[in-house]
Amino acid sequence: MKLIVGIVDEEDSKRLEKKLVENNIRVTKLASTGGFLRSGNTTFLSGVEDTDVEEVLHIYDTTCSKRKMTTNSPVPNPGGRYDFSVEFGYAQPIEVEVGGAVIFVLDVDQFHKI
Ligand code: 2BA
Repeated sequence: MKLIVGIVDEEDSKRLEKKLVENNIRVTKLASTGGFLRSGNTTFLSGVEDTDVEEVLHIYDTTCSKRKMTTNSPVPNPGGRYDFSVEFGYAQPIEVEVGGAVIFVLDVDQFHKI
């Protein structure tokens, strides 16, 4: 068994949830926040048989779209890294590409439903 953890943009989350449920994939949805953009995204948890992993990845692939977003923080410093000690504010806006989806597939040691 595998645990699929998928992080998707809020705009895609309703459609993804519908598709997963339609295809008989069980899912738990968590409200989450991206550490970089500090904006809302949605984390999906699905426990599935190994044989269903490809199908689930295909559903994500056909449902979640890449999009460009602009952020003012954190601040890039001359070394090219980002200064996470600075809170909100005075950085130059930078554009990042988000998603379609960030997906982790984990082995499940045990599954209990009690
Ligand atoms: P955020 O952390 O808000 O990141 C949003 C987007 O900003 C990322 O899109 C990426 O394009 C960019 N980004 C993030 N950190 C960056 C950095 N240090 N320097 C430059 N650009 C950076 P995605 O990669 O598609 O990630 C979308 C969301 O998925 C993330 O939102 C975060 O919530 C989650 N995520 C991505 N990779 C992760 C990981 N390795 N572990 C846990 N969560 C992850």
